[in-house]
Amino acid sequence: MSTHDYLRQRFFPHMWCPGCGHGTVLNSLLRAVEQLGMSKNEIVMASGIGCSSRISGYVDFHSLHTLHGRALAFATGVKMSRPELNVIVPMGDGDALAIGGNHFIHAARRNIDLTAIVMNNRIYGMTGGQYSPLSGYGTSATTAPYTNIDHDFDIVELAAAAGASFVARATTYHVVELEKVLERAISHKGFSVVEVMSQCPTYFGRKNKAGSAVDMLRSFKENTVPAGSEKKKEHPHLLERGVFVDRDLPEYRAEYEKIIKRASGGDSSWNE
Ligand SMILES: Cc1ncc(C[n+]2csc(CCOP(=O)(O)OP(=O)(O)O)c2C)c(N)n1
Ligand code: SF4
Repeated sequence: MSTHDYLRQRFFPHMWCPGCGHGTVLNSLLRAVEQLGMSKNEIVMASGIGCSSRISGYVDFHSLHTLHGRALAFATGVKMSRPELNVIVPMGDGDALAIGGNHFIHAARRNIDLTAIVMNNRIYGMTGGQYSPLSGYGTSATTAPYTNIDHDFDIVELAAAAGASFVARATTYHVVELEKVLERAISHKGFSVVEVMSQCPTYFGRKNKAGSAVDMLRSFKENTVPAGSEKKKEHPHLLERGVFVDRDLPEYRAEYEKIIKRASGGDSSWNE
């Protein structure tokens, strides 16, 4: 199986702007799936609405292109009814953490076996460049022409604090790292979160005078460091990449199986 076999080429050309980072995420994801030797039939991709969420249209997996902010709710339903399937949930930062923020923290708290890929371009791309909870203080957006005074939060820290058992950050510049991290996230049993810094040259880039897509990629290179590196100590403003959490916790669907067994009288060790 080559990466091309995982694509729905009939839906090409894709809708992303030239230089958009989301295509790079798709590329790394397909390479990760290929490396893991997975068949199309064992993967479900559930997405919401957004430029990032359009990824589900281009993959030849079982796919659900659902409602903005509700991808994790649909994905939870799929996992509960078909636990043998591998469920991947690509989301935008707005999709995952504004309208979908509640679903995000509770999916993490339950540690349900889903792979959440948060494509963080720090803006609402699809709807024309409104600021998101990840835009950050002092940035500009179509809805913040005099600058944004909302502070952002750290997706990695939020996911870890909420209970996710695998948490990582990558960028669209560091594509090999991204592929490896996605392989680990997909293989992990439990709620996996991968934040991917992804460039939106059309809105975030233009509104914030960040230059071309290449300039934005260069800034991912220059402003991030591997987790735990010495450079971070000297330059605390640098953003860390890598795997921050990888822990073994009871997985929700597996725990639910035990409840089914108890309720149906099949668990002799259970004392009602
Ligand atoms: C319930 C609902 N609210 C709002 C919208 C409009 N809407 C569609 S996509 C989107 C934001 C997209 O931003 P993000 O999730 O960050 O993804 P991106 O497009 O940047 O990849 C919004 C507000 C919608 N489709 N449904
Ligand atoms: S608007 Fe931004 S996020 Fe959407 S396709 Fe264009 S570059 Fe990508």
